[in-house]
Amino acid sequence: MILKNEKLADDVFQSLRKEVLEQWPTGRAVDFEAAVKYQKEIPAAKRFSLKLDKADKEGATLIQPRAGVALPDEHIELLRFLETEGEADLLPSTIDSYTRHNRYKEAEVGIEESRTHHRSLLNGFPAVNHGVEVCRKVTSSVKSPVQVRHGTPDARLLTEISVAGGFTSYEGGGISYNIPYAKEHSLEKTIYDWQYCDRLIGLYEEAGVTINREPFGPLTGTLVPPCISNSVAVLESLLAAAQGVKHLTVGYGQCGNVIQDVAAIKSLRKVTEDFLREHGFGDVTVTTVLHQWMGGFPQDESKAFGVISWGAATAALAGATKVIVKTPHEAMGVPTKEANAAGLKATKQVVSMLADQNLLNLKEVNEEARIIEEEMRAILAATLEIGGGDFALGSVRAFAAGVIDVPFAPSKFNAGKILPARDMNGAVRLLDTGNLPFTDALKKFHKDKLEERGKAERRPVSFQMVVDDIYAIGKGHLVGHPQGGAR
Ligand code: 8ZB
Repeated sequence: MILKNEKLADDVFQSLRKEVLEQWPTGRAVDFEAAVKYQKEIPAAKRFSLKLDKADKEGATLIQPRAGVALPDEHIELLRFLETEGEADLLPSTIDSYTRHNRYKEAEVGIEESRTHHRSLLNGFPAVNHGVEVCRKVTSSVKSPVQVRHGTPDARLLTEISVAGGFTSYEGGGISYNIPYAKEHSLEKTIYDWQYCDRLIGLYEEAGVTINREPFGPLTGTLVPPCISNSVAVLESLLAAAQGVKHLTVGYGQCGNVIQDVAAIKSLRKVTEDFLREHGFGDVTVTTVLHQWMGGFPQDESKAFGVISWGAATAALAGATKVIVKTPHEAMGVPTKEANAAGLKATKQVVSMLADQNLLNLKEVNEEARIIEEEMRAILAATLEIGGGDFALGSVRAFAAGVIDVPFAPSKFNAGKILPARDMNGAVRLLDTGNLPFTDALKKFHKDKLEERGKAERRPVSFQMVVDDIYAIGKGHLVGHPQGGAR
């Protein structure tokens, strides 16, 4: 197999498909023609892409939770609760960890045990084991559009069952569901497997069915500099578009400094649109998502609401098309439905209050967006070059060379050479730029920002700052100053 950012040939796709649908008995129930017919009968109000387009036109920010339990009836009850009690605009079905690892036998045991013990013993909804008909029951039992959210390196069978099952949006990508989630999976293989997923969605598009696709923006969720996650989002957009995907939502995980966060969403959207247009995909629609703080949360529920609300404010001020919502149980584990609804309602209140404000044209935002854009363009140009003009091959080689580098990633296919830390304003900067293809001026910008902090804290710029920053929000601060609090 030679990886190329080109549409998979029909014969290649169809022969792979035979194998994929044999991976678990429920695969045999997938019938593409019948699924297209089923998808076309889904009411417009329940199509993910249409609801996003409408929000985007109105400048509104939609709210969406994460949620998933083992059994279908309980899962439906949970989703109904989140849309009625929690006022969610968009719904998820978060997939359990066994399914994410293609361990369907263990998922089956989890389903059985959940029935016996009358509570969910899986951390999500095992869509593959339940199969197409049960997925249709789930997606048709609620009023809002539903998306599959997961973290699966090889998601081919899950994609087949999900789309045939009536889901109208699908999260993930060959980079973003590998590097932060896996250790041993080669990037070459996961990008190839995700070309299959995107090609499948391309086939639905060609049959007249729009399925929204969302690369996973936050990556490791821990001090990820915007230029890194944004570059991965652009690459995954180009990879998806090459397979025929037409509707994309690019994402970003809140860092905490509002200027940097608004600038990140602004540059994410702009550079994604520019690259799609420049590479022949000008007909692809782009919307954005901001993920509320993905790092460590305070244990205290009221403090957690503070973090949640700041994420909600940031999403609104950045003009994100939707926001993925955290819950007051974040520090504890999978939330109850009540805690999940509580996070949604806090978010709805803030997003609605800020509906008529944004910071997109603030001078400081434009300055920061210019820097992120320059960094992204350096990374993306170097990726294309190292790939000999191909973004798929380029992605594999760029990760191997550290041209793209995700902090704190478990994957051995990631260089792990860069080190992020916050500057005096809490913006994420780099104290080690590793092998990122930055100009000397960009390197100096990062260095100066961190030296300013070192001076104020009367300590050298070092790894200790990184550690302090990772734990800061859990302890009630954004920047991990040695004595806590502000300088
Ligand atoms: C990468 C995403 C991690 C976030 C939440 C975690 C964390 C995972 C479920 C869930 C509600 C689930 N998450 N699984 N939230 N129900 N089944 O995803 O808590 O915030």
